[in-house]
Amino acid sequence: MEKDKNWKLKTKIVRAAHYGCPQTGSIAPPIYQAVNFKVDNVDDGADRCRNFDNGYIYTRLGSPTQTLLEAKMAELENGEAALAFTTGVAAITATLMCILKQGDHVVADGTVYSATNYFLSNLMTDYGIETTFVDCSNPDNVKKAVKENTKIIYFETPANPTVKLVDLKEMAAIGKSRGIMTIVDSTFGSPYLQRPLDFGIDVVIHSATKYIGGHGDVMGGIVIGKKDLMDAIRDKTLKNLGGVISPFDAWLLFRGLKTLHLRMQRHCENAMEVAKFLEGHPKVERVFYPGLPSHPQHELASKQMDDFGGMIAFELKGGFEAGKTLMNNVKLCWLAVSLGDVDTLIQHPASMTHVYIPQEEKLKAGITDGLVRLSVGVEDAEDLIKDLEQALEITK
Ligand code: LCS
Repeated sequence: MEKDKNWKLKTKIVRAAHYGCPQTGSIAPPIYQAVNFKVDNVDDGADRCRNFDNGYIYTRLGSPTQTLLEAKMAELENGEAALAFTTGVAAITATLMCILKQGDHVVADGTVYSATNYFLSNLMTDYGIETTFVDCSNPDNVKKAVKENTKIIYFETPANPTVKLVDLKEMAAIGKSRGIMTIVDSTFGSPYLQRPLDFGIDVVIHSATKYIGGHGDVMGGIVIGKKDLMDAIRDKTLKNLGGVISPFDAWLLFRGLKTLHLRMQRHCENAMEVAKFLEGHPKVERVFYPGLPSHPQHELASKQMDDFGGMIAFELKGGFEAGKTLMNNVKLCWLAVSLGDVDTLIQHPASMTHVYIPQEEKLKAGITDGLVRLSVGVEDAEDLIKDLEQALEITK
């Protein structure tokens, strides 16, 4: 079996990158659980050390199972090449550290995953790299924040945890007209819902821990973009900081990916039903779900996403206390961080995932004390609604 360039996305999700093991014919790919690869002679060893394209040598530089995952993700995102890391955070930090140098400036959205915020606002500053945080959902804010030394525009869409959207086409245009690289964390979308490179974005990042794996049993991070940039990241910050994915984790993610479309379809269907239920509930103040016409960027979502995803944020009329009661009383939803699992997960960003961010910044990013984040799983929507209903009953 060989790849057909006309395959549609769902066929690529199932079939891309592995066309049967050449030695055994196994349809599931083998796991190369190996650290070392023998070289033919000293010159061959030197060539492989110098350039990864000359062959495997040591798994910290890359392994065959990792290559499979990278090839599949590059195909799904319509990118030239990809790199796989041990976590999403490893992918983000290695990418930024490869591109940025002392004296550079970043424009980043104020609503990003807390570790990304921490990295830019506390760690990179130690190395002379400054970040201006703005609301990228208004492109004028980005244009105003750009400086002479701006190297990167960085954002998430949909953003964690408020499910705010950023216009991919607009950001790409701003970047291209000023020679600034655009990087999007597309974790909430997954390649099933949006393919940012098609809009002109330079680099796409995923926490593969979420929808790519899908089962809450493996961590990983993926970066997709131009081959020369991926080569530079491998050579500089993957190899030398060491956040490479293990062969087994790469294999688990490759397996998880095969059902991405099936899981995402159900995540989207369920989230739409749950969002409608929440929006009609008297104890709910506001629901943020891109699929609802009430979402301020519903129109943009319809333009740049194929469906609206599994992530919902909502605020209760009773604020923090009501949120706490709700979360302490759900029975089917797990009270847990992370997202994108087949199981429904509920959490409170202000006190859990985004606890490290100063209150003022949290409020600027829309992370109020009463905001609840729901990662809708693939259970029966009726059961999920029943669970939320009984827990809302108890809240004041
Ligand atoms: N990007 C986004 C949008 C995320 O939501 C996360 C993790 C990361 C990057 C980092 O990926 P990791 O290193 O964990 O694979 N988000 C989490 C969350 O909302 N709760 O727990 C983790």
